[in-house]
Amino acid sequence: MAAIKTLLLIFSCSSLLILSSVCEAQTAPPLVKGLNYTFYKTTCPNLESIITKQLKSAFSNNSGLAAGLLRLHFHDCFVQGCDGSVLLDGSTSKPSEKAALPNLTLRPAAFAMINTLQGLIVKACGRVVSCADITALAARDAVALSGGPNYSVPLGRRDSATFATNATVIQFLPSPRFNVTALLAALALNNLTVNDLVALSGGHTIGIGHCAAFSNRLFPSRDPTMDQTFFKNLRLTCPTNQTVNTTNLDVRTPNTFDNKYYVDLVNRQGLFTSDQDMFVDSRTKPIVTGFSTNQSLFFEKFVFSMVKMGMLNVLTGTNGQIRANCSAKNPGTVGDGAWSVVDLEVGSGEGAASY
Ligand code: HEM
Ligand SMILES: *[C@@H]1O[C@H](CO)[C@@H](O)[C@H](O)[C@H]1NC(C)=O
Ligand SMILES: *[C@@H]1O[C@H](CO)[C@@H](O)[C@H](O)[C@H]1NC(C)=O
Ligand SMILES: *[C@@H]1O[C@H](CO)[C@@H](O)[C@H](O)[C@H]1NC(C)=O
Ligand SMILES: *[C@@H]1O[C@H](CO)[C@@H](O)[C@H](O)[C@H]1NC(C)=O
Ligand SMILES: *[C@@H]1O[C@H](CO)[C@@H](O)[C@H](O)[C@H]1NC(C)=O
Ligand SMILES: *[C@@H]1O[C@H](CO)[C@@H](O)[C@H](O)[C@H]1NC(C)=O
Ligand SMILES: *[C@@H]1O[C@H](CO)[C@@H](O)[C@H](O)[C@H]1NC(C)=O
Ligand SMILES: *[C@@H]1O[C@H](CO)[C@@H](O)[C@H](O)[C@H]1NC(C)=O
Ligand SMILES: *[C@@H]1O[C@H](CO)[C@@H](O)[C@H](O)[C@H]1NC(C)=O
Ligand SMILES: *[C@@H]1O[C@H](CO)[C@@H](O)[C@H](O)[C@H]1NC(C)=O
Ligand SMILES: CC(=O)N[C@H]1CO[C@H](CO)[C@@H](O)[C@@H]1O
Repeated sequence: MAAIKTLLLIFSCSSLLILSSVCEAQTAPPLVKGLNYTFYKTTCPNLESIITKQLKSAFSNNSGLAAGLLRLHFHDCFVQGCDGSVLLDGSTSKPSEKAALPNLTLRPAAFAMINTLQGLIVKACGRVVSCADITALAARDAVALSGGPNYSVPLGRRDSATFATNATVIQFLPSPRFNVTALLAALALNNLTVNDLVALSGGHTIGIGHCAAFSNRLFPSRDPTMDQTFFKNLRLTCPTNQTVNTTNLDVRTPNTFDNKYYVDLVNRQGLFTSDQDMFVDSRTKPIVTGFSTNQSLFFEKFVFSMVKMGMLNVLTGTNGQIRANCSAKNPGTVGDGAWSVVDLEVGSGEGAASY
């Protein structure tokens, strides 16, 4: 009898194993030319474990850092592609992407962590890994270490020597005041779809927002699509439309990567217009409902769209560079960044012309 039980157990375990390996198999969009999953296998075999180890300890001290890193990768990819351009410091004559309005709320600790990670990676492997790849892997671990899915990241991105203009940043990064129609138009500039919009917005299951990003829903009066009690609480956090304060994006589980963000939307407790309108618009509402009742479904679609987002307009092969310092283009290369006056003149025309 005992023997039979053991046999059954082994059988069901192995069938479970087979099932789970099938279930966990990543449904991923087709790889962009030049990227693959084993890019640093020989040149930096410990790359991913270095990043995971460092972030695990950093997140235990600063729970908001995960959100900061996730958003950094999003901002990098949406503007001019995932090329590390968001990381570049500007100069007084040429303000960087960081200086453009939507970037003003990117966390300084997230930029600092990318530089810390790069330092550790250079120490272990030399200068072989791009800042754009470090940012993509940090975003992946931010999700995984906050309770979300882990997934494989295509690697081989290279870094740009230029950053986008203010106007480009504002064109490509959607505003939190956008409705679904405006969001879809913004995402279409990057060939992203309605499914990508709803899945990627699930990034708002962690992190915070400033009053200014949702004051349009509180003043002069309550946005009718907002729950009354939620509204009253937000008015305590943001008593006037000039208050500088923050609140959690996901009112239920603010530091956990889960599907509760969609449960918030179903209960009319989304923070931004861009969040809540997805439960108003008939094109997105059924997707929101689906994610709110099935976390595995959300995770699966989120991973798919993140990998897709992570391949936007990447530089590969011999294009771009591997920066020695994630905050600055390499000395002597043409582009913008804080290094030389001659380069700055070349770069200021280039930024405007190419994008
Ligand atoms: C779809 C259009 C999107 C809009 C309009 C939007 C807008 C915003 C705004 C206004 C904030 C708050 C900034 C502040 O006030 O401090 C924010 C925060 C955040 N966003 Fe988005 N976002 C969008 C998409 C995304 C995507 C695709 C991701 C990642 C997958 C993402 C991840 C985050 C995270 C993690 C935070 C919290 C950052 C922190 O706590 O430091 N967002 N977003
Ligand atoms: C990944 O790309 C690198 C660089 O192009 C190449 O050396 C390596 O063979 C590729 N790996 C696979 C599995 O295609
Ligand atoms: C995610 O999986 C990769 C292997 O694919 C691993 O290197 C990494 O450490 C994992 N991240 C977390 C947070 O477990
Ligand atoms: C923990 O975070 C605080 C500020 O958030 C920082 O001053 C301190 O250095 C951090 N400690 C470690 C061990 O990272
Ligand atoms: C870019 O935007 C920032 C903040 O809005 C502003 O301080 C800066 O002057 C702008 N730069 C340009 C070139 O318009
Ligand atoms: C969405 O926003 C656009 C631009 O602000 C506006 O013209 C349009 O009427 C809005 N659509 C809906 C359905 O509210
Ligand atoms: C979007 O797709 C079009 C057509 O395939 C392509 O020309 C364009 O470069 C793509 N844009 C981005 C940002 O990937
Ligand atoms: C900021 O929000 C907190 C928490 O909601 C609240 O207690 C505090 O009064 C707010 N600060 C201001 C200046 O309104
Ligand atoms: C804040 O409210 C005042 C009075 O209602 C209005 O004049 C002003 O434009 C608002 N400011 C912002 C930034 O919305
Ligand atoms: C939830 O989504 C997963 C992944 O797509 C699917 O396999 C599963 O059947 C769904 N569960 C329910 C209850 O619909
Ligand atoms: C990296 O570049 C930034 C911007 O130019 C500079 O402020 C910083 O000191 C540099 N870091 C190192 C370690 O050289
Ligand atoms: C919060 C934050 O990171 N703000 C940055 C925005 O960009 C300027 C200019 O690069 C930086 O000085 C700020 O630190």
